[in-house]
Amino acid sequence: NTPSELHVVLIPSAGMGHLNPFSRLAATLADHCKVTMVSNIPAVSSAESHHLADMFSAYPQIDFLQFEMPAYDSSDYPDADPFFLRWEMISQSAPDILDYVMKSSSIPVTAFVVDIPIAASFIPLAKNLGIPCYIMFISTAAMLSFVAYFPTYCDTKTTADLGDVEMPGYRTVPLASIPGALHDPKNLFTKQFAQNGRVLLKVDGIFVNTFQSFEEDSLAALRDGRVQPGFPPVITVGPLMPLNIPASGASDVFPWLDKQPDNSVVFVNFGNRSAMSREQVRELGLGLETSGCRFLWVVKTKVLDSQDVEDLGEILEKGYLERVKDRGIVIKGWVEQDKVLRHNAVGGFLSHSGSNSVIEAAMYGVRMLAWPMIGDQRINAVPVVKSGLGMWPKSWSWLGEDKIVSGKEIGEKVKEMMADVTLFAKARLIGEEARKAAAPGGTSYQGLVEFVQKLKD
Ligand code: BUP
Repeated sequence: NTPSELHVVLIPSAGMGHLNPFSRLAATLADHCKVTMVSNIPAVSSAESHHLADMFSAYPQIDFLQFEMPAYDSSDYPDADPFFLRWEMISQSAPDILDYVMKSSSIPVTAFVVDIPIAASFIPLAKNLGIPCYIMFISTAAMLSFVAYFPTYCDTKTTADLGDVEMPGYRTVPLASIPGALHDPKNLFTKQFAQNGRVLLKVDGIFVNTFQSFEEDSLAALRDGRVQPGFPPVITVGPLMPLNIPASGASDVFPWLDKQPDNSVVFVNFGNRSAMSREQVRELGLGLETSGCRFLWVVKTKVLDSQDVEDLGEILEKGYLERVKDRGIVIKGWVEQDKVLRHNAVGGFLSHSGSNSVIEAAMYGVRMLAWPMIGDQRINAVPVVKSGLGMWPKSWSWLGEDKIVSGKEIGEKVKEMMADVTLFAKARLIGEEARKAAAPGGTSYQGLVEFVQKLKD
């Protein structure tokens, strides 16, 4: 194969946490070969629709295939998270997606790169056609090891209930850190999770948006077979570089950031899918106020952005915005997180530790205060602490738990993080390592070069 004949097709599922790393990988690979990205329409969130539209026009070198989602009867799961539902729909549509890609491709497909929610349904079909299949694992290597080991845990556990998951020779994931949905055997997510974990062993390689020095221990356990014997190659590709697309979202935050002293602002954002209760939002507000620090806070109270229509004035305590206006800025909706994190004024990140947020903080060397909310986030918080990038108060509750973290406690921790010079220096060092890994000659850069080389051979 010559580079011009290589054709890699990427199939993300849903959620900005999935779409962002897939888009970044697509843009990076497009320097080396022909790339097609499949998108499932209509998108679940407005953020995804905007992102896709911006990407279509900014990256003409990438082919975009739009696959229209069929109607889906969700009556068996009336309360399901809309993203879990979409993952299930995509998974059920795998034969049609494959058929559609094969019919629409003007040049043969050299390899597929798919998202974990559709792995079990898509990969065996594509492999039957003799096409190599890779996974772009959108979370940390720590989470990858959990997904990879979970089927073994299920096969060997002696009680119906879920317990701590002990991965011999590597690490124990305590029950409290296991994604909430997995605690319920009937949850849609649980059904998908173990099936997708099993298929990992059958793929040709797994890309992870992390870098060698950040997750040395998990990467070693995956690669030397401690997690699963015969595990496929794990290719670190992080930190993946942000897209070059026009500015979007709240723009007034940047002139404000420009006026703040270097490293003085705490950026507070909990990702696209973590909707906080109003009571917790108010305590968080109090915490930021009493911390005495400058802050930029993105407030979110609904899982779906299109439903997050309530006014800030209604969500926050009366008079709050007026009280904090000299040193805090509060917004709703989308802000370019990547641009905020790389701004000189930002010196700390209070985050849900979504995997992309973690890797973005690492890339810009911004120290973190991790407050995991759902899903893989407690597992992601482990490398945050282990690497020295940030701190994680483990007793802080997750969404759905009947416990509110008080403003006083939040304020003290924010203050502690912002005063911690060791953490600051370590985070800066991690940022240097991250950028080195992604630059020519670095471990992550090399991972992609080797992938393309393998396709050529
Ligand atoms: Br919110 C938000 N701006 O305002 P995670 C997010 N992002 O750029 P999540 C913005 O979305 P899942 C905003 O930079 C990151 O790349 C952010 O991914 C970007 O968390 C991405 O951090 C968010 O993995 O994703 O949204 O909870 O749960 O789907 O993995």
